[in-house]
Amino acid sequence: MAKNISFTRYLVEQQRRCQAPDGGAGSIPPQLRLLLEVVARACKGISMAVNKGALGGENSILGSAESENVQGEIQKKLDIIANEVLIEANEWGGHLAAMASEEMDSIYLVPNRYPQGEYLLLFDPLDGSSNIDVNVSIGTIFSVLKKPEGPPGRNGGSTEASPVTEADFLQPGSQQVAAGYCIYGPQTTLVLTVGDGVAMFTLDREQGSFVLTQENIRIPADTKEFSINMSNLRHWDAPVKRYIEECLAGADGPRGKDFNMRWIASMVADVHRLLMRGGVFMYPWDKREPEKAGKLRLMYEANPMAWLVEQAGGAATNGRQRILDLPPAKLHERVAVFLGSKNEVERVTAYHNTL
Ligand code: AHM
Ligand code: MG
Repeated sequence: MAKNISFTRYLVEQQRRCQAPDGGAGSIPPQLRLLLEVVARACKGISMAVNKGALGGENSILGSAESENVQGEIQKKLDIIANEVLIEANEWGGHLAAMASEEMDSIYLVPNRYPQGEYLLLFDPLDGSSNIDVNVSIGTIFSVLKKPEGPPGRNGGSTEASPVTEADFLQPGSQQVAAGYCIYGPQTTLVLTVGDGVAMFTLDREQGSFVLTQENIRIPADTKEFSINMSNLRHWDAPVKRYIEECLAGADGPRGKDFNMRWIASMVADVHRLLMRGGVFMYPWDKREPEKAGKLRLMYEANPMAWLVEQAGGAATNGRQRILDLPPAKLHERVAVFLGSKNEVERVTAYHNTL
């Protein structure tokens, strides 16, 4: 790997490698490149805010904003700041038609004063909110879709484009054209796929830019590490209990090996770990709120992470089906999540489909 490849240079060279200006796995047309560069710039801004923590007196980014999001969750100040940073960075560039966020009830249309592009951006601006105030890794997760074809619009077309609606966003994860996350931990690291493997970029604060630090990330098919909130054990369904009990039985049990457990309670951090060294991450359905399919959101948490994991050779299901095949019914839909090392995800999925 050549030294000091910036995020921009990676995107340009990736597009050249693909030789497919407007399609095909790994292709990065100019509008998409601009979009990804803007997202990376916004993540840099969020990283700076995260680093400030309690500094800034009354302007400290820590603590509650004393408001709720559409899902009834108390918003932290940083949830709102990160959401604003992403919107302000992305709305004017002409690459987007609309955005959707965990922190906004409905979709955000690019204002009329700006040109409209062909992409849709979805994000969880600040994942792992419960970890903000305790100085534990948090992150931003994003997913990019193409706006479904319609009449030409403000970019020079003769008729106005039909306005983007929530229905335009409701595409299965297999339709994503880019997905990734930025983790704000000991290092700030951006992880990206455009459908041609997974690449990782570390923020070089002296240069002020993301630098390519790993390509072709691969998740081993087997693992001895699982990641789940064990305090919910009594609420789980039989297949999840069976899988975890077998892991806990260790070398003397049916698995014949000892397992380790990690739970950071920031999906970005737990997924980052399994991309680096393997593992299986689970947030299953449970009986606490039986009407909800799971805790995590399909469109801006599960789909981007599922695609990254698949692109790294892993697997991702809701316990029964591949996450990327699920047709979303609404923007803030929730889903059960099992993802990571292929053989473990296939095992826990088989337990669901046979019990
Ligand atoms: P958030 O997007 O509001 O932060 O919620 C999602 C987070 C995930 O990052 C993490 O895996 C999970 O919630 C932790 O939940 P719990 O506290 O129930 O273990
Ligand atoms: Mg989240």
